[in-house]
Amino acid sequence: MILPRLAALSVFAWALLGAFPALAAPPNIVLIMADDLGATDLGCFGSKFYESPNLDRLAAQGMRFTAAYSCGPNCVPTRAALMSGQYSPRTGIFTVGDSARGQEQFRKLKPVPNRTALPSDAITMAEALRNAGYATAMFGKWHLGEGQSHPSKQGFDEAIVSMGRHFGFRTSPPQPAKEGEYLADFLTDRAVDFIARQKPDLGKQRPFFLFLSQFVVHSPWDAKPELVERFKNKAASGGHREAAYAAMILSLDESVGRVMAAMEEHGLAENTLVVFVSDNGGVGGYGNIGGRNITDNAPLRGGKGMLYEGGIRVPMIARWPGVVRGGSTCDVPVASIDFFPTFLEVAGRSPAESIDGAKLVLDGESLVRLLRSSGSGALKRDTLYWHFPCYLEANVQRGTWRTTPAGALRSGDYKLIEFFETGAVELYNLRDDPGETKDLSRAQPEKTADLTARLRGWRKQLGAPMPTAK
Ligand SMILES: [Ca+2]
Repeated sequence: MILPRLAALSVFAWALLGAFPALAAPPNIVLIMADDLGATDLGCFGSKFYESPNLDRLAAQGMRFTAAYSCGPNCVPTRAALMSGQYSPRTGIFTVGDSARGQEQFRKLKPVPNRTALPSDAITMAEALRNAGYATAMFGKWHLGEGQSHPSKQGFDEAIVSMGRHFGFRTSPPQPAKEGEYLADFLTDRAVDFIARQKPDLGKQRPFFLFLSQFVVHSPWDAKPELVERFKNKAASGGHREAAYAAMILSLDESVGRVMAAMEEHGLAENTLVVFVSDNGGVGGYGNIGGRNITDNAPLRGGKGMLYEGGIRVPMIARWPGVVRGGSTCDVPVASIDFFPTFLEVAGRSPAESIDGAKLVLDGESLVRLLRSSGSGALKRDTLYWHFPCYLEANVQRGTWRTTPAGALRSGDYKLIEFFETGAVELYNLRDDPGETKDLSRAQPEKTADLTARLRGWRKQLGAPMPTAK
């Protein structure tokens, strides 16, 4: 009898697809990045003042990462690590622009020169995904160079880079924009247009990778006036109190809502991994060292530009229907370098492969096993590293810094920070002390020596350049 046999075959085929998902159509990948959004700046990450209904829904449908880190305390090193899958000593991109910010008289060391563009021969995640058959597009802040380093030369089939302010922005290549248009809306329009062109009924079989890189909530803190009104009379909650900043978060949230609505409309929301993340910590937590505290990362210490948790801990959400359980939470430390190997695995490819004849060198680890296990799984890696051989000024008059040259690692519950000017180290147990208030380096000398040796060993292994005597 033919019919039962076909039915049996069909069941067998579906069982196979279930057991080996790589045989199914590879999922689309949508990466939405916020700029300078702090670890507690969303409703689903604890804010009682800011509003983020669409991101809260994304978290309810997916997984919240409570120990997600940016590989740098500011924009460019994080983006370089994200795109290349490599730590900063490999890319040579340690900070934004000049590594010697602030007045010379207050610097004890000569910082390491900084590279400001990702070289065209670096292999990006977009090149790897395009190599795997993906259509690729990026819209928004790039910050990794122009010319041969423009995203259109780094693996993206379509790329519109935005620069300047939230109102009156510029793009590369130049694009027409409406009078008074808000950049977050402009970029969302481009993303929604791209998604509409990926509709399955248009006969396109290729999966796609979309990188929507928003400039909100970075300074200047210019928001849409009608959204600012909403927060003007709202009661502050802790250090969350600025109406314009809250309105910018709402614009970011609306962008995510519109992207998800477009995915639903075109039947693409099911077989798609959506990841939302920020590129560094929030601008706040500086106390009185100078610089404006537009937000607050409490209970975390410090903010953008520091290797304390407030500078490098970021909100992160992953939604992947049928794989990630809705409303789940993952406490395993993850970082910017993990996105490349994660997306590679999602695309059914191996980190061992070559792209355009060059072998991939990836420092991160795929997060797919965490996504599949509803956050209960573990990674093989147990340590994350940071290397920031640069100066970032905060209050030049007083000679205070957001950071002097420093390195850090996180291993299990422990976090160690080494300050290169003095060789001083600080040790914290983040489980007991998430606010890094109690330096344990004297109380736990063996742990301190062990982790310091590991940090130095890692730098040696990667040939990490160090600041030198003046
Ligand atoms: Ca940033």
